[in-house]
Amino acid sequence: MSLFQWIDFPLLGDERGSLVALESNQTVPFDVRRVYYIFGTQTGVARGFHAHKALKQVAVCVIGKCRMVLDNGRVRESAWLDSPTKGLYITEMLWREMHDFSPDCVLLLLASEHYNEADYIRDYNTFLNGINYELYPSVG
Ligand code: T46
Repeated sequence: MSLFQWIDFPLLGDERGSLVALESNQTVPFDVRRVYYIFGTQTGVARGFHAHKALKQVAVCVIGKCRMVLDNGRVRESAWLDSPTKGLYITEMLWREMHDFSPDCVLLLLASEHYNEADYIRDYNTFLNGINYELYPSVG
């Protein structure tokens, strides 16, 4: 099974243009407690490089595009976020990196929790140890 879980948002368009509505526990599979967006990313800059212990998020590129890398410690996959009608559901304990931002990229994130630096795992080896501990708790 792919690490990339896509959500197709209903397009509520008419002759005036397009509209997408995002709602907790409906289009987005959790209670949304925080919304933030990433924009103005400089050419050649990559972001992320961390995992979250508990946070779940949905990422949607509302303008432009960027390439998301997800890694569960065993498999590493990459896909473009380039559509305002497609959300990427990112569950906990997935290493994520964002690369190749277009200059106009606006990446919107809907998050299941308030901001909490203690939920971040910013070291890849610590992330791998956490995955292994989840799989084999008696060994850790
Ligand atoms: C994620 C990816 C997709 C806050 O104060 N509040 C917030 O809600 C967020 C998200 C960040 N910050 C502060 C923490 C840092 O001083 O903003 C600064 C930049 O955050 P960070 O370096 O973590 O940004 P990214 O782009 O590497 O990662 C972000 C999210 O932090 C992360 O949860 O999954 O986007």
